[in-house]
Amino acid sequence: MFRRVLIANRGDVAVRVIRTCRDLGVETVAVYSTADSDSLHVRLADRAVHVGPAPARDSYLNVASIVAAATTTRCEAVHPGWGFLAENAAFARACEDNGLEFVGPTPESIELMGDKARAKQTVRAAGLPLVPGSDGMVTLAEARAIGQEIGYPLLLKASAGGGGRGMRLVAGEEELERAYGAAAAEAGAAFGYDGLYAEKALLDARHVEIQVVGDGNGRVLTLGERDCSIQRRHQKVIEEAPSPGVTPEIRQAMEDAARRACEAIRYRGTGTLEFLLADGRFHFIEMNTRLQVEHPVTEVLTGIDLVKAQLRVAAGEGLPATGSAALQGHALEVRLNAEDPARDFLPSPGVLERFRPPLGPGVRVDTHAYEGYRIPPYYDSLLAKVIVWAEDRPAAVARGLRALSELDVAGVATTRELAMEILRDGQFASGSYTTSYLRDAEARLPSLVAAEAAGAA
Ligand code: MV4
Repeated sequence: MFRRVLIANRGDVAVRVIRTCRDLGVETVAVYSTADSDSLHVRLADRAVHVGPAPARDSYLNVASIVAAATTTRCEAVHPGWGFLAENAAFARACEDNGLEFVGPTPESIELMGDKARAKQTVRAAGLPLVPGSDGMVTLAEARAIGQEIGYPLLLKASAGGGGRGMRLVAGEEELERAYGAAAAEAGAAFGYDGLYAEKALLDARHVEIQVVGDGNGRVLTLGERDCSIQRRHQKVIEEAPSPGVTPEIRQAMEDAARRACEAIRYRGTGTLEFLLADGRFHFIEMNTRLQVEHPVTEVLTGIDLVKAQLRVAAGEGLPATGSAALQGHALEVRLNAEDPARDFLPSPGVLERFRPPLGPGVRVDTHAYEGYRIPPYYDSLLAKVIVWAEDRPAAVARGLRALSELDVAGVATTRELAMEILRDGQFASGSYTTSYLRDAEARLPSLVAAEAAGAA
């Protein structure tokens, strides 16, 4: 195992990674911006290096500064967390070039899967089913031909995108030209690359992702799925596993598909294959080559520490197991964001006057927050994740409500109420929801009614 690891991140993921390093006896070096000098990750690490001013591009995205922090403190490896540089092939390469193990996939895998159109061609060759659509990127004329062939609604997606950025829904051919221009412009501005591909829009599907870990030599462990259908503006609100829509047969077929894709590219590290599931059939949409925010859901169902698995694979010590991990019970994750539903979910930075996270059986809270912490305005608004585990789904939902009612937070607005409204909602309780759930539930969830009123104002 490594002796010393630099954590190239902040917030809950930096804290999460430091904790496993501690468990393993690995020394940690944190990096921080000027805005984060009072952050928990700085306190918990063995050492901390200031890497720049508050704006992320000058600190957490500053490759030269972070590599220098790692080499001058004589770290052996760099854990990128998620977001920031986690899926940046040039950063992974800069680590390698400076004798640092990148705790993640090879730069080639990051590049391949970061090009969403190329990723689809690659997994199709490995036998995975895709959503009907274009084979690679399309011009406007080619998109029009695809529309005539497979029909509307279509989705235009940015090949350099992912997570819904640079995506446009097109209801009919008359909207195509405008949508194409808007999606290309948005993609160009966000990613510096404006290539688009087209897919049939599956509007009543579940968004189900398979967790994998590969050792880089073709051995793969799959760890079941997470249902991430409940999203607001492409931000996940609640995740759960097992998915209420996945049978043991579908799970095995999805895990087999994910394994084939990872074997084909000799994938190293943790990864997630995203699928849309409709009418009992699943279709690959994209792969994320990082540890995900919602990974604790999988950890509590399998008993496997995914950060430990990442470090082991990066250190050449092999996978915790191969095949398909056994899953036990049911898990839910609620994201608590420092955002104000009454102001259309505007971020609400400020001082956390009170913060008492829930405790007790089956409850885990991943957070960098503490009472008195000043939430800076520069980064994302995720404040804490409340993960609950129970023997079955109804017990997990009840436990989620118990945990959220115990949570005592004051000083900043949060999304706690929205999460409780969803957990109390009959449609959510039935388990039969798709990616259109939050839009359809808007009229009956008070937090979303408030957001709607604020949005209109
Ligand atoms: C889709 C889709 C329907 N059809 N692709 C959104 C984020 C990105 N990772 C993939 N996403 C989707 N891709 C096709 N061809 C539906 C989603 C989607 C979604 C769309 C609207 C509102 C909420 C959503 C939640 C999850 C996935």
